[in-house]
Amino acid sequence: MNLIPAQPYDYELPSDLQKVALLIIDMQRDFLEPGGFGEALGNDVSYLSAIIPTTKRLLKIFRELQLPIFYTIEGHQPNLSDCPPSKLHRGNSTLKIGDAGPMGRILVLGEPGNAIIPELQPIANETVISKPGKGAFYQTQLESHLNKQGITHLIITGVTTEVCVQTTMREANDRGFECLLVEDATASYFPQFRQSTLEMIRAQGGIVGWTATTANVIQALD
Ligand code: C5J
Repeated sequence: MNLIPAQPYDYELPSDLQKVALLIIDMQRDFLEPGGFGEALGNDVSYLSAIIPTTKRLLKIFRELQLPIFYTIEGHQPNLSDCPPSKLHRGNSTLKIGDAGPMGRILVLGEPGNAIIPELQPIANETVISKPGKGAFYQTQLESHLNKQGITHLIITGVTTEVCVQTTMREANDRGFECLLVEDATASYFPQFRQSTLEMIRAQGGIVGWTATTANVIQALD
């Protein structure tokens, strides 16, 4: 039995590792790069870029073992037809979804800022899911991809911990996936929100799932 030392207790990997997928959430230039939308809103993007090395290490081992890898991008069609008015108008920022930002139109698919950062560029046979919401299961093909490939276990990384990552993990948990969030491969502009999310996920015997470090995940897979 292959176990990842985790909280609140060890996470059991299936004997067939092809059932385990790496899910990298919203590592987009506009959220992570200096000069992007996230920084334009006054956020310190270094909190987010700090997880690039750990995410790269996880990507490397999943690629070496030829295990399934999925990425998500939060973005909308250029005509914003998939963006509900509530999302479009929320907030008091001068820059809204669809407006021209420092790296193209904000949260619009295909714009430079909407791309995954160069350090984590997907390669052949890796699946990129674009999503209009915070959760990766809402109005996407993610669930059918996972089911078709027989995936039962998700190793989850990305940004931001308390928004798209947590929403996705809760959606996945409700659908029966065994989810582990990698503690040092997820980040928020608000470090205290990241910490609270980790704690609430693994509370009550792992009510949403497990958390573990990158090193422990890699050691168990190696
Ligand atoms: C993500 C957001 N990816 N915070 N989006 O968390 O709007």
